[in-house]
Amino acid sequence: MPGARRVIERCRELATFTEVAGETTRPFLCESARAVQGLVRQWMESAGLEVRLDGMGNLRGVSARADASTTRLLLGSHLDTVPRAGAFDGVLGVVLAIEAVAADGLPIAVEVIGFSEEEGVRFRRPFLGSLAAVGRGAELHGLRDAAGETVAEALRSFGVDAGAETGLAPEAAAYVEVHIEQGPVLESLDRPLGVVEAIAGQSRYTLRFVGQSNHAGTTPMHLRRDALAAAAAWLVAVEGYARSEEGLVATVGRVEARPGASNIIPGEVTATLDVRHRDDAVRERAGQELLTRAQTTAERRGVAVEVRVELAQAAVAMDAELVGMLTSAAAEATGSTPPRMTSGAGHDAMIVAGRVPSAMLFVRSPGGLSHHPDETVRTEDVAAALMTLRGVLRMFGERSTPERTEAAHA
Ligand code: HGY
Ligand code: MN
Ligand code: MN
Repeated sequence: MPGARRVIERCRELATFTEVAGETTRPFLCESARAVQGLVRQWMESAGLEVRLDGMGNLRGVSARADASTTRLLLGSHLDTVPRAGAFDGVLGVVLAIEAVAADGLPIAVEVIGFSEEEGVRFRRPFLGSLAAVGRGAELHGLRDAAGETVAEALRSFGVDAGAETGLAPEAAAYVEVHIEQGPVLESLDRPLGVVEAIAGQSRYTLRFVGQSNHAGTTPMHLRRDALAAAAAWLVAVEGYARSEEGLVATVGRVEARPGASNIIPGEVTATLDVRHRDDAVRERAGQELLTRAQTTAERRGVAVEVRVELAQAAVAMDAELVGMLTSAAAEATGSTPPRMTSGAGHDAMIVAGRVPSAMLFVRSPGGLSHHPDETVRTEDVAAALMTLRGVLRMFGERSTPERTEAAHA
């Protein structure tokens, strides 16, 4: 399994490029992202791909065969990370795709895309790279990060030519993304690979609880407007509500209390809310209910709540035919039919699917761990994923897809 070992070594090498020493933290267009782009560019070029940076900072590696006459298979995932990330979320899909296409005699034209931003950490809006690739970049340029810098300014200072072609080639026929499962299902089934049928929708909000800072020693309890007490009571309600609804997950991932001194009653709290479910109606209802509970919990303490909707992303079904191809290729590679799964994590595939038929292959996450430094993969599972992806390339090479290309762009 030399290819699989090289993929894992490369992912671990990319994990050393970070904004914070001792962990892997690599948000959109940060300096360590530049170093990662340099290395991935080298690997793409030695795999025979022609490489360029598009107008949203996505790294685009196109095979020599790709031209308007041939259908093109898109492969890839994202290169940015969450704070204190593991070494495989996103990058595995890019590095493994490069390894798969590096083999001689590509049966079909391919384009490997290293999306510049999927996690939504810096600008609070996820999928910036893939949204731009499907033609929605213009709506993103005005987004501001915590320092007040816009996406457009960040692209400029990073040296990205914002005018560089970013859309998908008209001959793009399909998109296949390999990604770690980031959950416990494949390990519980003792299976190396899974095929994603659908990706759960997700809603993301930022809430601002506004009370009254005051002296911690002189302000009686009944005269307080404690923003953190209100947010904390709400947080417990979020957990209780999510536990009561099958398949619903709701997370308050960040809470910041200000002014933040031990002898001052917190007058202001910023909190995030992430709500997900495979059924959009359940997710939307849950989001509304949890925002209502924030208001009532706060009102009881004389605290006001402001809400900003950061994302309302509907659930997305993967392309049935591609799911079938991935299932057969994985069955051939592993000797058993892979389970079909719904992804609780969001992925670029849910954005690209709006433009071309898309599907995903999941690789087992030992310990079910992700968005954590101990995130890992098994070499034999990566080898199986590599064999599966090469099988999909072969299948595409054996069939012509012109009729589907028109259909895909209808
Ligand atoms: O948060 C997610 O769903 C993914 O890791 N971007
Ligand atoms: Mn992630
Ligand atoms: Mn990811």
